[in-house]
Amino acid sequence: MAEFKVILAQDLRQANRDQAEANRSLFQASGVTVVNLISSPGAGKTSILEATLARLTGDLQIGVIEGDIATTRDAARINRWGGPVVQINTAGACHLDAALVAAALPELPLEDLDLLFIENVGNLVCPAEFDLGEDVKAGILSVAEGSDKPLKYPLVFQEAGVLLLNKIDLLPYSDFDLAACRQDLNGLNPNLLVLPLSARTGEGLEEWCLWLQQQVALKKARTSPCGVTA
Ligand SMILES: Nc1nc2c(ncn2[C@@H]2O[C@H](COP(=O)(O)OP(=O)(O)OP(=O)(O)O)[C@@H](O)[C@H]2O)c(=O)[nH]1
Ligand SMILES: [Mg+2]
Repeated sequence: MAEFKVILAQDLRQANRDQAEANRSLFQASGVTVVNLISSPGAGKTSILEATLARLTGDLQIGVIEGDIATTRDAARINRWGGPVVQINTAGACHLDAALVAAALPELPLEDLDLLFIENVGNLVCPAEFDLGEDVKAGILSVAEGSDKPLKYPLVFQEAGVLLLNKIDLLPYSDFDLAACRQDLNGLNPNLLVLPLSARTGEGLEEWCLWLQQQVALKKARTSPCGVTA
């Protein structure tokens, strides 16, 4: 009888967790704060990144990993800011995993970075299931998608530390119910910080950038030899 090996999804999940811990150790050693951006396609991940880089370049050293199923379009957009950027093409996979991120890390000057953004593949479901070793998952929901989405796709909103509610410039033209959305988000994750903003008009970006600067300062305090250890 032929012998063959069976690989269970459970084993793959464990392998991802192990690799994510290895990534996390590397990020800890470098003192870099890592933010994993997750949203459905087109919610505005790259636009928010562009607006963030426009405000924080000069204050912080920022690197970007772009995850997409195909094309290098987002990396080309981010490359205009002149900082280090790596594009990962997943060749069909609907999310980044920790091994893909690990493969990109040698291309980045981690020791010199304060902040590393990972723009995940546009997908509101699968990316939330895969730890990449990040410090925080930033969920993005756009007004154009509708206020019912948190309850329909709960995991990303439960896993996120911060939720960017993008495209608020479109509120007057939509039936998005901001109060109901906030209530649903609070029910899913009472600790979730919700930041309404518009990458288009710039409204709310100051609060987001301030929050990022605080995360960087906290991480540096935790990882510096004189700081308090986590
Ligand atoms: N009105 C408005 N449009 C926005 C805003 N942010 C992004 N957009 C538009 O939304 C579209 C998608 O934006 P992207 O930044 O490419 O979205 P993404 O999430 O990176 O998309 P994928 O990487 O393909 O998943 C673009 O046409 C943007 O110009 C916003 O705040 N307001
Ligand atoms: Mg994008």
